Amino acid sequence: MKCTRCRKTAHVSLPSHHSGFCADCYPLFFTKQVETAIRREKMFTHEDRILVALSGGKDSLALMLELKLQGYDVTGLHIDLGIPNSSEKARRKVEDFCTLHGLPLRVFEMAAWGLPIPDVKKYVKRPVCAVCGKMKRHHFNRIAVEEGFDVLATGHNLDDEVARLFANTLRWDTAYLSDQGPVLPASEGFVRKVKPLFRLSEYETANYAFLKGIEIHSDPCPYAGGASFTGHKELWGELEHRSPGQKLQFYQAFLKNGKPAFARQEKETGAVLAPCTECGSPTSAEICSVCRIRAAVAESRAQEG
Ligand code: Q46
Ligand code: ZN
Repeated sequence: MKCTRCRKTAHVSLPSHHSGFCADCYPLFFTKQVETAIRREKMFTHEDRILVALSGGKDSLALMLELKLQGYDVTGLHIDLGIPNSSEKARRKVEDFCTLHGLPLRVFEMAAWGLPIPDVKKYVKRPVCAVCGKMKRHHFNRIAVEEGFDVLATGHNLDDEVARLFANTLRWDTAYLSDQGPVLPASEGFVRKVKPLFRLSEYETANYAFLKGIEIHSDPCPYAGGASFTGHKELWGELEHRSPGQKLQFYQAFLKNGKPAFARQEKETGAVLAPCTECGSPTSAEICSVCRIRAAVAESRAQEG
């Protein structure tokens, strides 16, 4: 196959776009997809201060590099989860990446905050990933708000988004369906959240990371018990194989036709939020659930002596 742009031998074949690209032209395709996402969804401008959540995986590092190359004002935020034999490696990849590219980075340590994820696993009677995900979202938002960033960007790709949308649809979870999308607008206590890679598949992002020579943290988390949505991603892989382009079509049609209907329905049922008395994050209770989990774990630890 020949490169759609320069007619040299193509290295990356993209049936969903009826095209293929050589190693030199492929990053231009990637850049265009990210530019389109930012422009069409009005995600941010060159005046905005953007906080980028960095896990050390291919998606977040590819996003950070691409936004920097497009001239945006980006700062990385890494959360060190405190998981032995895993978190140090992820953190080092993020730190090395930011040093190499001269990018500002904040690191937040769960252990220093009093709740390393191994303690969640030990003391909290809920699936560790559900609590870990909640903690990460909480601190990403809190830090973005406290430090005055205009927007929080995450590396969610098209496969992540479609798998989540599919799971929400299977449950007809109207609250989640009304919220899902590449942009979640700011509201009192919540920073605007954006997903500039939503038009690009996992395969497309992996190719970009590889061709740009990004060193990624690819070891699975030791607590990941069968990553969520894996089955849904496989099903969608099969559909996409039979009918290239289906994933993006499904997602875009949801944004245009499905989401507005769910949003109207949910508007009437919104809870009243006030700042958590411990950490200031918006909550419908006096103390937010994240602070309550931290206090409960501290108590269990103390009882253990
Ligand atoms: S880090 Fe945390 Fe993940 Fe590990 S404990 Fe689960 S949620 S798997 S992305
Ligand atoms: Zn709180």
